[in-house]
Amino acid sequence: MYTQSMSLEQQAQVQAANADEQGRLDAFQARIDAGEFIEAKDWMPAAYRKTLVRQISQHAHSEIVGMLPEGNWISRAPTLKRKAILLAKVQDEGGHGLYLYAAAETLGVSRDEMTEALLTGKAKYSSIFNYPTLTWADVGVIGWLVDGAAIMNQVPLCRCSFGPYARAMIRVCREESFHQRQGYESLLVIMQEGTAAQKAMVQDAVNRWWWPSLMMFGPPDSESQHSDQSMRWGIKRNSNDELRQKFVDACVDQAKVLGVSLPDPDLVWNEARGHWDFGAIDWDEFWRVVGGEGPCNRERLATRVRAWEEGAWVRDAALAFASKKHALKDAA
Ligand code: FAQ
Repeated sequence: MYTQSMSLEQQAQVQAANADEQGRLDAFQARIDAGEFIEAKDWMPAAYRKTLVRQISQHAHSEIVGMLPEGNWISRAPTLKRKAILLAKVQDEGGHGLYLYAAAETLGVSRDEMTEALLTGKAKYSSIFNYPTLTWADVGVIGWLVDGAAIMNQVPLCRCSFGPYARAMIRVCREESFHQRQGYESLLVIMQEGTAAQKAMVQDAVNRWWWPSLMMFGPPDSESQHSDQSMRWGIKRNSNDELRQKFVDACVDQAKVLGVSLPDPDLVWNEARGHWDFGAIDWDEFWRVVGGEGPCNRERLATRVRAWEEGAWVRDAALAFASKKHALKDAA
């Protein structure tokens, strides 16, 4: 054995180092259990850092790619008011991506590394943004269901143990809440004042977005590889299935008020559980979309790559301006 070739003194040093490491891990976990925030400069286990970089960068990419499905409708919004609201919403999503990239950068990963991971297809982003927006009603339904699911998942992240992520999420959630309401309100107007064809357009959009929205919460708890450790570290506060159930419970009444049906024949109130039971989710479809084979994966990635390439002159100009400013300052 390796230790047999060590001197007694060396063995004692290894044991002391292991005890030291265990002490640090215990102290770290004790801080989390006491509800303290971990800040960027604090000591943290490498695996905690890695998990956060993974989750926060995926979240940032989702916000950036998430601008595309609705961005598709900015030039075709039915009124000036709806166009102004949609422009502001899509811009907000871009802003969320930027806060989140900044939060991930505090963990030592660079913005360039994260961008490269997205553009080369190495990084994940939310499955939901790989579905097409076929009609104007899709914009309202994204606000209602997709932003609604995002809020359900993200409000607990305001209490995430990593301070920079938790603080970014407070602002993100306030804005997502406005997004959800504007979507719901736009659907209400169509359902109360629209023609039969317009109402049918809303129902069709609900039928297409319902199941993908439930998939946003991630795989079932039994298959979620990161949930247990992330919950021990206070990164996630609720499991994927818990949040999915809360979302279904909230949507049933909202759908009734809107006058739409949810496309699930197995949706029934379960008195014993105090929750709505719902039908089986098509997890094969979920994994196909996550694996790059959804209806719009290639188009979304190609659009981001094109935007990056076409934006090269802006980055070059900004860098040239910054170096000119530094040179002038140095010369003064
Ligand atoms: N899509 O072990 P778990 C928004 C992956 S923002 C794609 O359960 P975890 C705003 C997961 O990464 C929406 N991949 O993972 C908006 C992992 O793979 P990995 C995004 C998914 O991290 C609205 C593997 O499966 N929100 O909507 C998905 O504990 C409207 C195993 O899964 C966030 O990112 C999925 N749906 O839990 C913008 C919130 N689900 O990394 C525009 C923060 C799972 O090992 C318009 N993130 N995977 O390769 C989270 O809360 C968590 O990361 C979960 C997944 C809950 C998404």
